[in-house]
Amino acid sequence: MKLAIEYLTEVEQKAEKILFTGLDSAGKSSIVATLKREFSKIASIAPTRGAQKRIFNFLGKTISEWDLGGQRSYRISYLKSPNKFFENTSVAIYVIDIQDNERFDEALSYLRDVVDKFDELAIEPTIYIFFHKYDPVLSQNALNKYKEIIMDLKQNIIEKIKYDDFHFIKTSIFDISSIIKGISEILLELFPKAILIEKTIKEFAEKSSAEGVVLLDNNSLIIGDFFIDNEIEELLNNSMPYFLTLHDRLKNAKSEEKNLENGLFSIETAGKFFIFNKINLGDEIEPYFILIVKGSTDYEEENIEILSSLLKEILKKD
Ligand SMILES: Nc1nc2c(ncn2[C@@H]2O[C@H](COP(=O)(O)OP(=O)(O)OP(=O)(O)O)[C@@H](O)[C@H]2O)c(=O)[nH]1
Ligand SMILES: [Mg+2]
Repeated sequence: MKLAIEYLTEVEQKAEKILFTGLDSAGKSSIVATLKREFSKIASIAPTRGAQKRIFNFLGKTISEWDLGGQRSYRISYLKSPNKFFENTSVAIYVIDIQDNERFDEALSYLRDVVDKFDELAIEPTIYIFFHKYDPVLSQNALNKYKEIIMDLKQNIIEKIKYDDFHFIKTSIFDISSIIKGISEILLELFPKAILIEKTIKEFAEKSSAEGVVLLDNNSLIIGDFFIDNEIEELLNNSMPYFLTLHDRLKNAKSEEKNLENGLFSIETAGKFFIFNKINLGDEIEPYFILIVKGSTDYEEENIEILSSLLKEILKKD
């Protein structure tokens, strides 16, 4: 079988490469679609043929995302030409369907093959194992069972596959924030600037007496966040996807209202005020979005402007 990728463009060569791999039907393309907020497409995703690539920008860097279709015939061809598919990987995300216990052995065996290819290519990307389909809609009993399964799998992987840089994350497309948070953390690891941004957000939160702040980029990835406690963290994580979807809708609707044009809206619920706003970062960088939760509605435009100029400074190319 002949697969499409024969050469890398210049842009791709310079990009940080994120590789999604694992068995067929593990959920890789659904995760990618969730990241793109293409929820309506998820139900009709077909098995991926060969390597599906996308290029996007994160914190001013180019990321190339590779979604490797996991059907057996494809896996065989990737392993035969590792330099075409695995070369240059910065981060590998290995997706395992935790609800498909009959294929755990096969999943671990292919993981070992992939690790062997990284060795062969003399690269050491960080490998994130996604224990996927850990659905919050499952009953408590089922979740407990899956927790045990995950613990066993983890132990098995650590014992049987020698690799220094494994990380483990539980994800589900029914918990959108598990995916956005997971991928954002992975990408932030690649950027030393992330620490500076985190600090800037904390200062912003304190100045504007916010209880929680999430800063997102135009791909709805989290650039940084701040929470006064776990309760606020959970509240914001759970509501973030809805704000993003709402924003998508409003963006496409023509509005005469100045506030909506600026991307600003606020909602009061459960005694908390949620404020969502666009942050303009000049002509060269796509705007970011900020979600703030606080105990009062007062909204300091001035602080947002300070934040915006600090971010511009941090994101300037060095
Ligand atoms: N219950 C549940 N099902 C999921 C989840 N994520 C994906 N699925 C389902 O799993 C099936 C396979 O998903 P895909 O995203 O096509 O899997 P893939 O890994 O891209 O498969 P290949 O392209 O063949 O390698 C689909 O029916 C999805 O709806 C999840 O978090 N929970
Ligand atoms: Mg796929």
